[in-house]
Amino acid sequence: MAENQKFGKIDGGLSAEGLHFAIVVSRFNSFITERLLQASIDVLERAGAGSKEIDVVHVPGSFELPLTAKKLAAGGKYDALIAIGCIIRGETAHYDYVCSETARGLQLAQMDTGIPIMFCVLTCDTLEQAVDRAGLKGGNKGFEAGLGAIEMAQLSRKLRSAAKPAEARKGRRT
Ligand code: INI
Repeated sequence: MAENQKFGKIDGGLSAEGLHFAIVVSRFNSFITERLLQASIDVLERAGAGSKEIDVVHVPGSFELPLTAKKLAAGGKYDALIAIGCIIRGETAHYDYVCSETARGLQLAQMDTGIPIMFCVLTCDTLEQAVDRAGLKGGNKGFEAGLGAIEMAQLSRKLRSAAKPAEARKGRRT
């Protein structure tokens, strides 16, 4: 047996059929975030998710993403979430607070609920950098987040099943 065949291999596929997603989107810098949103929806639908399986929730700014994401994730309806925002550096330290609290809050939300939350929050020095990541030179980060959401949703389902004892997986009582 080859060395890499010794262990069970568990990874998430890229079919979104039968999976439920929520996308939380910041209205701040909506010129960018709406482009990220369209790319996320595009990849989820092309991978087989029905439009009824994708809910979109708007919030004022990136700082509001974590609380809303946590409420959605805790509801038990969704297999994965995507949090979309765009934070552009200004003249003051506001940028640093919004960036760090948004990242920290989203990580806490996924750790607390066990539901994967994709971090699709651009943190840029300039508007040009943001535009590049929303469909220009740097591709579209919304598309990447959509793919990540599908993979993590599938992986989470498989891990839940793989972590059960063999008898339980067969549906038998002991
Ligand atoms: N929110 C953003 O999503 N991006 C920004 O660039 C930004 N800037 O620069 O201030 C921003 N601020 C608003 C913040 O997210 C909250 O909505 C606001 O502070 C109210 O809580």
